[in-house]
Amino acid sequence: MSEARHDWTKAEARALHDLPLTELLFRAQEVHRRTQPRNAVQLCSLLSIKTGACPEDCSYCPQSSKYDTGVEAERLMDVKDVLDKARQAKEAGASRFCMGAAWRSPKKGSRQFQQVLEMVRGVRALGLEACATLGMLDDEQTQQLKDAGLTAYNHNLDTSEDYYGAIITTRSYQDRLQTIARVAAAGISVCAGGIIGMGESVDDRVAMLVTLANLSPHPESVPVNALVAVPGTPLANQEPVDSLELVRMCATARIMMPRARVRLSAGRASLSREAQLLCFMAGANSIFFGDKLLTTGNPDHDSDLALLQAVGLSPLDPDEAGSSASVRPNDGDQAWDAAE
Ligand code: SAM
Ligand code: DTB
Ligand code: SF4
Repeated sequence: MSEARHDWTKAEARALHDLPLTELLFRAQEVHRRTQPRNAVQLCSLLSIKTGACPEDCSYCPQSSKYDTGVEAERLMDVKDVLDKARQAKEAGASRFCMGAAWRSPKKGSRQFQQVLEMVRGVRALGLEACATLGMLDDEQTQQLKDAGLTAYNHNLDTSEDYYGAIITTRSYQDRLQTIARVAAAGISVCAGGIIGMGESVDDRVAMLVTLANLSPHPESVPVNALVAVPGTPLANQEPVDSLELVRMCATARIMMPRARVRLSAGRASLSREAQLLCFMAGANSIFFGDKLLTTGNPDHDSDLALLQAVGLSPLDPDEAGSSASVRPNDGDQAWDAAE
């Protein structure tokens, strides 16, 4: 039975999101067990290859040049240093290596972009999946990334179209959707999600999920970030999000995008083990692995491996991780069941 739908309405999604939490968890589990590898979590390592001095004004971001956050601007890292980090990430158990740059978009025809392509080729040669998040792309850059072997491209919607202007003024929601469409058209897996805890309403959260779920195909990965409120940014004083709201987002995303990897992303450092377990039960099956996100902290390798062991989850086999969720056939339900 094909479960992928692309005609979600906001009312339907809101009704799901607002179910009694135990009921929502139960429904998300039903979907999860039919569509995802059992008891497995994808471990993605993240590295900021170009930090700070970004011309964009994203209110949540410590790397924007518009805010004084104490993040030191750095030049693009050397290819060799990036590949050393990738090797270390692989040794620690990661199957995907994600490289982030604080750019509005890569400079056309620049030496820096050529270096990023070399990084992508190098990461793939190590046997890792390669992901990048470099801002907006044009057609040529997208094709060059594809040719270099890029597995996935991360480009978040961040919030609803309605709330977007309250968070970012230097680019539009349509710009975001256009890059996502280019990436998908080039045959690169799309990683797209957002952030909660920025002062948005529940309707905004749900509207963002509807936009993501009505993309065809669904994104391969959906990062669910809780705002890390960084001093100096306009969102520095936001109240921390209630962890159960994160659980609701993971569960609703799982039901609406059955075959996507739901990635429990920023904000994990302040979640209890129990809250993370609830997110996994809700359908999250991917995490950033390593003690740093881009500029802020994340649980270290040992504590994450201890958590996975305590709850009986294993790192997703790189071979399984390599099969893009968005291109997996929809008749795969029984295959996963039978594989048990
Ligand atoms: N500059 C590129 C872009 O914005 O597309 C790539 C890097 S950007 C830092 C990647 C994503 O990280 C953002 O879209 C946002 O969703 C997330 N992010 C950044 N700062 C965050 C914060 N303080 N808390 C939670 N998520 C954050
Ligand atoms: C995503 O959705 N979250 C990651 C990754 N994609 C690039 C980034 C989180 C950044 C948190 C703030 C920081 O460390 O600077
Ligand atoms: Fe720049 Fe990306 Fe940060 Fe926005 S989220 S300020 S585009 S690094």
